[in-house]
Amino acid sequence: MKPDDTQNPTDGWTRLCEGVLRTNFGRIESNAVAGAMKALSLEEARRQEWSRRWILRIAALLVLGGIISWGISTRWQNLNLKDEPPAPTVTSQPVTPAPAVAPSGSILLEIWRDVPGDTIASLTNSAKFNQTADEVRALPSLEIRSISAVNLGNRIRGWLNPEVSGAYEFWIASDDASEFWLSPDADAERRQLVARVDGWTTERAWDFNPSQRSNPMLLEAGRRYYFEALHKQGGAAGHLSIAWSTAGRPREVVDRKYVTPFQLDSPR
Ligand SMILES: [Ca+2]
Repeated sequence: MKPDDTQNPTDGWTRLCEGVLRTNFGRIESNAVAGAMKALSLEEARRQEWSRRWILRIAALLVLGGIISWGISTRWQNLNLKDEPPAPTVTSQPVTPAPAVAPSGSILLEIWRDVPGDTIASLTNSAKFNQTADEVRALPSLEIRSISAVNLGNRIRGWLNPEVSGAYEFWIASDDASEFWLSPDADAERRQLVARVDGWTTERAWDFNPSQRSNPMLLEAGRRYYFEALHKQGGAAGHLSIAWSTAGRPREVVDRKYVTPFQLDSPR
């Protein structure tokens, strides 16, 4: 049962004191609560700061790990690229198919000097003939005109490219001796002696001796035929000419436009 304040005057003082005390206690309690709240807030702030720092550290580690991984990957790719052959260069130029027959050009003349004699045998039996020629020249046709030097041996090699198909005849004229060899195809090993000069002739004197004229030989346009001319100049005047003709075409010295020139590194 609650005491009645009006019945006991001391009870008011007591209640006042109790109120003050209660109030102080309330303040004290309030301050304690506030302190506790403040402590809790600091603790929470510390926890949040701690969390924030760790999040930043983890994020930094992830970024660093990504950078390192990217660097290693790039380095590996570069190492692999170094081992690979370079990429082919792509151009926009049109592709031209390789010609079936090499283009005609200057005719190769090989010259051996200081080889005495005026017969072909004096050249082919010479030790020098198995060696590299002393000199090479380019001819515009199968012809050497007005040689003033002495003791020379000459050889002309190449492939004939007939413009039209038909039976061809060949003539040879020279001072001194000469031989003209022709293959039924591009193989040098199948060449045959088809015309020759045993002594000498004047320039382009085609009909001085029957041996200067070949039998008719069937040649096809678009095919190549190996030929070889040998010539020996002893003394005095010197020259060499080789002509051909086919049906409907006059006899003429063979022009370089019908010749695929022999290259010194070509297979025989
Ligand atoms: Ca001569």
